[in-house]
Amino acid sequence: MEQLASELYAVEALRFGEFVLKSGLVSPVYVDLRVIVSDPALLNKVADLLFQVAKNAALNYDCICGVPYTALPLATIICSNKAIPMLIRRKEAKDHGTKRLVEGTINAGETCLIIEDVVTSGSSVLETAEVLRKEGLKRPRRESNAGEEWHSVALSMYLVSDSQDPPAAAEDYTWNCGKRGKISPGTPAVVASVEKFNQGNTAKPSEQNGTASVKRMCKEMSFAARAELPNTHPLAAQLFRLMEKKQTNLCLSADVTNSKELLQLAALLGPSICILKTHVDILVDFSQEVVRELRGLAEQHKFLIFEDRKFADIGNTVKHQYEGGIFKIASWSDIVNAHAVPGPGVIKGLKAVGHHLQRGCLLIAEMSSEGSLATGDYTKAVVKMAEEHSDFVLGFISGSRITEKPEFLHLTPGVQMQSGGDNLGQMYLTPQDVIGKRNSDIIIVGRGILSASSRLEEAEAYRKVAWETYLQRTGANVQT
Ligand code: S5P
Repeated sequence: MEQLASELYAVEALRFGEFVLKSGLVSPVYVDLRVIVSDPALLNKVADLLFQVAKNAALNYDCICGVPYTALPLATIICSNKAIPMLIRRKEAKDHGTKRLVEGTINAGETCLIIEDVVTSGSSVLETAEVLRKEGLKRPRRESNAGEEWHSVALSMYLVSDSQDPPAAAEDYTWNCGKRGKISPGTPAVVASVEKFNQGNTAKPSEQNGTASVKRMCKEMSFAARAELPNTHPLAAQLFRLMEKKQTNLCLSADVTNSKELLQLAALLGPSICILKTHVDILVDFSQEVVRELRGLAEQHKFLIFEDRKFADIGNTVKHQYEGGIFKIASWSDIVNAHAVPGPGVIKGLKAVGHHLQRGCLLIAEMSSEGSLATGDYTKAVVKMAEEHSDFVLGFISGSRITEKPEFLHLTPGVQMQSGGDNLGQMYLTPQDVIGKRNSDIIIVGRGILSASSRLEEAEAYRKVAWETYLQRTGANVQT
């Protein structure tokens, strides 16, 4: 191991210094295996080591999945040398043709070992595991305990670790860079910094429940990556993509009372927002013509429309409220929301109307108003209900991230540049708090923008701060 580490150091696949990882962590050590393709002997050694690690861990598996690019040659060498069938996981589905996410022959029910080159938060391993699971493949099993399901593993940690422990579950991986002083430059300062980093960022399954790492993974995932997840609702995927394209996670709450102003707002702020939220029942002059024009603006400026109707009745009633009446909400609003208080019937009623129109629904899991009863066990029950109806529920209205499932959206209202409140119980948080600390996805802003002298300038200020906070959170603007 020591010899291999020295060789990696010699070709700069292992470096010491100060490196900002995708997660935002600053690491004193950095592994970049891309360079080893130019050194066939070293490539073979690393491949062999990875194979041995799985063997030492007594993992049983039927096939191996390599993830382009860096891990792919390593997986290929192992599969070729050991005559193990291989699968390749595409990072993105092809836009045309077969749209396969995994290439190779998939035999559902078989176990598959994932080979990754470098793991920090484990998010890409988890993404791959999710794709494979969707294809019917299972995690490798350990010989010692045939009944135990073992997470798909990535093996890179063994390149920077002398640990003899079996690979941990992917969720539990963080950097483990112990004893690096052995390979050099070996100065006491380097050793100390690596050891310090190691102590702060190493997690063993026994010391940490998986959730904490998954939490990190979820908040670090880009909207673009979340769009590609197999369980992401098509409407949520469309929204994630347009957010990345327009660089906005701002939803405008267009709480105005006449149609002309609503349309003017949509035309003016359309380019700055990802969603325009309406309360059409406060318009004094609602007509179908207005929503027809609004749809035109939504298509022109690429935003979604969200009628904030807050359905809260039995399934049969909400079905009529959603489809008919004066408003015919389902015919023009991409997204609606509902209280979970009536039970799952409310979702079923809405879905009966909206599903075939490719609409989606947000469940109100928490509220921004003082004294709200939507807290604690109620919020947990809402999450469960969403999980059980994820073919129609896109996510939540909530004050913070309430589930680690990255396919679900979190939209947070009660946002202004300064925290505080109004005199009717509304409570405000700042965009930085909502996106950066509470790990929500989208800020919903009404009066913070509507009462500004320049609505456009103010909307742009909200867009920028929310987007930059998202970039910082995901580490998208730093070296990976
Ligand atoms: O808990 C909530 C849920 C919603 S949808 N708190 C809220 O304020 N909202 C809506 O967000 C509310 O109906 C209003 O349309 C908007 C907040 O407006 P603002 O002017 O206070 O930003």
